[in-house]
Amino acid sequence: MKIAQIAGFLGSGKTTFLIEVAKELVNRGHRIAIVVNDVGDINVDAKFIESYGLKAKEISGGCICCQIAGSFATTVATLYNTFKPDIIIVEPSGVAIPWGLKRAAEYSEEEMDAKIEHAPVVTLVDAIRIEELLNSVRRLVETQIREADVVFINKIDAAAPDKIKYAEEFVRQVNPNAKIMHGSGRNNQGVKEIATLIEKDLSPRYDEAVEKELLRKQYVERQ
Ligand SMILES: Nc1nc2c(ncn2[C@@H]2O[C@H](COP(=O)(O)OP(=O)(O)OP(=O)(O)O)[C@@H](O)[C@H]2O)c(=O)[nH]1
Ligand SMILES: [Mg+2]
Repeated sequence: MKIAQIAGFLGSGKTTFLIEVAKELVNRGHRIAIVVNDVGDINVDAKFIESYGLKAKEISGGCICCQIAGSFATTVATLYNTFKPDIIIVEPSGVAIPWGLKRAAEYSEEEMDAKIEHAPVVTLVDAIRIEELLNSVRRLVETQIREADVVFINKIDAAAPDKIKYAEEFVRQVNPNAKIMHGSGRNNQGVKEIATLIEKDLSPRYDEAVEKELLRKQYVERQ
């Protein structure tokens, strides 16, 4: 069973984008479930998603990549045991770390008779707010970009061309290996391409040595 995470800081457009990707994958014949991690007070996203006829689970009370990794793993296993999706699309909280979420997803193997595979990690970057994000939460945004396989520069329907270019240059510098794409969840731009990557491609399993190396690059070399 594949886990596909759509990461990105708060408000980067994850829910909007993920619904479109899920609908596309359902149309292609996949059995899709969605897990949304809400850390705030207003937990309306899962209900919103179910209004589209998709199977959705909401987890609140902390971040599923660390604080409540155990309840995330149980939710994944329960979905497998009851609904048997072939892909679970996960919306981590806006502060989650992609590699932590991979590890948490793999914990679910203890509770079910299936192996976890990871779809490419997609991190959304809000092209409208890129500058203010880098001024306020730069480290976190960098980590989410560094640990992505695909960085999707989102909201290009409304962002000025110079902001899109700035976002792209920043992403290229932080993660030269990432595939960089542009689009808009609102206009369904880039959704089919991401659905195909989720369908066809794989990202490595959690490896503590790789995670340590990613963190070392970020926190030691750049001091
Ligand atoms: N212009 C534009 N706005 C968008 C797009 N996608 C989302 N938005 C807007 O951005 C805001 C946040 O969108 P969400 O989809 O809720 O983002 P999110 O990342 O799930 O937000 P959190 O779950 O709160 O972290 C909303 O006001 C959306 O209408 C887009 O492609 N273009
Ligand atoms: Mg959301």
